[in-house]
Amino acid sequence: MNANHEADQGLDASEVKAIARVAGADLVGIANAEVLNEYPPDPAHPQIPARITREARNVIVIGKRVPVAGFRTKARAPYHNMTVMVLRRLDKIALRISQALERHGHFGVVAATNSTSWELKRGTYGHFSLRHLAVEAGLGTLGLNMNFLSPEFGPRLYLGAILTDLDVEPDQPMREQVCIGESCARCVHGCPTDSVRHFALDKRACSPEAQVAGFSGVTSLFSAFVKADRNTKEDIARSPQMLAHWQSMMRVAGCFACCPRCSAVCPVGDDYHAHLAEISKVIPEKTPVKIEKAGEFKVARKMGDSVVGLNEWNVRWVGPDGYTGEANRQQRKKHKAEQQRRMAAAAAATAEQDRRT
Ligand code: B12
Ligand code: SF4
Ligand code: SF4
Repeated sequence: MNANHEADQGLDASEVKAIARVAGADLVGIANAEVLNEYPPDPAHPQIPARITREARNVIVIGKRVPVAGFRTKARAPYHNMTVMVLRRLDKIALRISQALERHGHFGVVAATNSTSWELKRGTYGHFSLRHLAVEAGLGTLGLNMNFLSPEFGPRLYLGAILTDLDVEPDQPMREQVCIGESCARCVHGCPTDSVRHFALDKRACSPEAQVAGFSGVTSLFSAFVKADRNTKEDIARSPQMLAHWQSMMRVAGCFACCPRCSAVCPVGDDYHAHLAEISKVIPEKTPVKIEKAGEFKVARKMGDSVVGLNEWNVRWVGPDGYTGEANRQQRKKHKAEQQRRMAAAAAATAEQDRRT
């Protein structure tokens, strides 16, 4: 990098991760850029580091969880608001990591968390697929509904990434599937638009619910406007859709993260067990048709039928060894031990205070 910068002061992987955690990341992992260049999620539209810079050696992937409050209601606004705050925070964390890398003589290019690139499948893909990056960085695997699941927080987290020329030991992807899979299928049952496929997603069906004032909503509004007569133009200008568009420009309201359902009902993660299990027991959106669909997925998996989401290329990110439950069991144990340690520390602090008074 720039010769004016300090020489590399020997940052290793654990030090980079410590920087990310101090900056506020809940999860952090490192993916090797060479491997990412070799395994683009969709080879027809490669979302790879080499598109941005060939100098990148690694990608630091960070995750920030969304507070559970966002998932305790079916109203869109609370989940959306919390997500916007989390995304802003992710940007700040990524900037701090980039600045720290620079102090050590390296660059840190921060990837956009939610925008897409027109050159990549006509603006439907991001500069990177952050979910796939998170898998490559060893943080978890993709779920039945295509959400990225970590053993700690299930799908209830957002992701960011920083490309760097820092040459440190990368993490390895998990081989075990974190998602419980076809026998769970709670995301299939909870999806209001029935968009969940077999380790795939009907994006067209999901989009209007996930982003009510997204790009296609705005383009439909403006094409209707240009085709309309004078009176209809007036009506459109004062319509609820125009208000939604105005709010999306002012506060990104409705641009993304409007539907919490497939994330809220997913039983993976310590946050689910602590705060969501009770209120999510019954899924009101569950129908006999959805139950049947999930049953068909189960049979297809058992029979080894050809499933695109699980083909030789895609299974890398789902977890090639399938579901054993071990990763989730280990996480539950770790979480319980940490809770006990905290309770013991709090009890010791209270006892010490009592002794002094
Ligand atoms: C575009 C986009 C969307 C689109 C499309 C979603 C999608 N699955 O791609 C829409 C608007 C629908 C959407 C919705 C949501 N999104 Co979004 N979205 C993105 C964005 C900006 C780009 C995604 C991308 O580049 N995908 C790339 C392609 C390659 O991925 P893919 O299509 O899943 O690829 C696989 C499959 O398509 C399959 N496949 C390939 N070919 C074929 C062919 C067939 C026939 C089949 C069946 C399958 C198949 O294999 C591919 C490789 O494994 C990212 C940010 C980012 N830069 O990553 C956020 C991102 C993925 N979204 C995110 C979130 C949280 C959501 C929502 C939960 C928001 C909400 N509640 O409203 C929903 C969840 C919907 C869901 N179940 O996936 C988070 C994910 C966090 C997480 N824990 O997973 C991200 C990473 C944003 C962030 N910064 O954290 N999103
Ligand atoms: S975000 Fe909502 S509409 Fe989209 S897949 Fe998840 S539950 Fe279904
Ligand atoms: S709800 Fe169940 S099937 Fe869906 S992603 Fe979560 S663990 Fe997997």
